[in-house]
Amino acid sequence: MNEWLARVEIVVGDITQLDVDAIVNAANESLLGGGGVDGAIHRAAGPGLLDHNRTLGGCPTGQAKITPSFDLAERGIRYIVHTVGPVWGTDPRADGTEPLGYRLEDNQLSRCYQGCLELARDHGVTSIAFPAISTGVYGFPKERAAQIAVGHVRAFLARESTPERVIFCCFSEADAKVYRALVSPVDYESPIQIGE
Ligand code: AR6
Repeated sequence: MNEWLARVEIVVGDITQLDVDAIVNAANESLLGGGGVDGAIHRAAGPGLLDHNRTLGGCPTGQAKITPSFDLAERGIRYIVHTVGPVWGTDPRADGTEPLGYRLEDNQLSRCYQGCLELARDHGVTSIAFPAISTGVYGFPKERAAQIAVGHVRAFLARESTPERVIFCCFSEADAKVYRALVSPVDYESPIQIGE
């Protein structure tokens, strides 16, 4: 019942330093670099990544594109999966009371995780590390984003054997704590309380 837990890991650190097959980049629609994790990945991958991405024609919010890892190949990383998370606050109909899953941004963030996992599966990626997409400059509430991230990864791993391993790469211990609360056997082994 909790087999997925054995395939998930939470780490604190710089995503470009991890020993994984693929890393996910929280990019913008241009795919031409920026700050945050995007800046760190472009610096580590070198100018070949920017040259390559100029040929891609950008990427719409909620979608993902896979590229080689350029200089990161020396560290054993084979692919970079670029995805464009939503900017929190762009749903024109939202008033702030929407439960999880009912905002445009929830849907777009879900599609980011789904798209990255599908690309990873289709390229035979064995292990993939995700940053906390949209929770920096793009302002998505951290806990809500983590619920979407963990929920999607869990559902995907339940039906797919590739990737074998998914790493949530947090940039601070505080962020990791949010993920740990969700990636816990206790949470999912508790009986569901109906009527509360
Ligand atoms: N390794 C892992 N996580 C990191 C790293 C790193 N090296 N650096 C930052 N984070 P953000 P967004 C965390 O702002 O909100 C860029 O300019 C960070 O603490 O990088 O999706 C793009 O070009 C946070 O938890 O991405 C876009 O314009 C998470 O990564 C825009 O920012 C995401 O923060 C995208 O904004």
